[in-house]
Amino acid sequence: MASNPLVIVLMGSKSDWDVMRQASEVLAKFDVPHECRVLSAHRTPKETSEYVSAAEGRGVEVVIAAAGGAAHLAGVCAAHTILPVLGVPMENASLKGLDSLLSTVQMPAGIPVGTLAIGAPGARNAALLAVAILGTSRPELRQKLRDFRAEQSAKILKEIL
Ligand code: RP5
Repeated sequence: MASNPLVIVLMGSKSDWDVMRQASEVLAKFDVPHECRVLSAHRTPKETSEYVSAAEGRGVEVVIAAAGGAAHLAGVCAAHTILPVLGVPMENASLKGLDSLLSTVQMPAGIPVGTLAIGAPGARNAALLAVAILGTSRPELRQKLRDFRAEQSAKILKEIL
């Protein structure tokens, strides 16, 4: 955990961590200081609003928020900060995450949440998008993203069936 995080990764429950650790792993790969926390929009509403409201003042530049079911965490975060908020809908047993996707993505106009895919792909892409956002003012991060894309392409091109 970084003492001066640029990205915070929030999740509504510890049960989301198995998936959201992948966002943390991607951020670590890019050497992006970040902080991961469990905070719930409905179970800890006061602490969530206080934590997110203070984020900008701590130097945070991107918020990643993951939740499942009636997933309002990302929207609540967005209501408390002008930092970009990236929402990751969590998969679940009952509706496979379709409920999480719709409740995260369908923000009414005025308070945006950039919503990623359901589950692990969304977790990884939220981190990559956070790196891209930070990269707009950090050439070294843009270069790392270019290197990552090149490695990814090279890996695909080497596949032998
Ligand atoms: C949401 O409810 C969490 O984000 C989690 O995805 C889901 C289930 O939480 P638990 O009942 O496992 O704590 O708030």
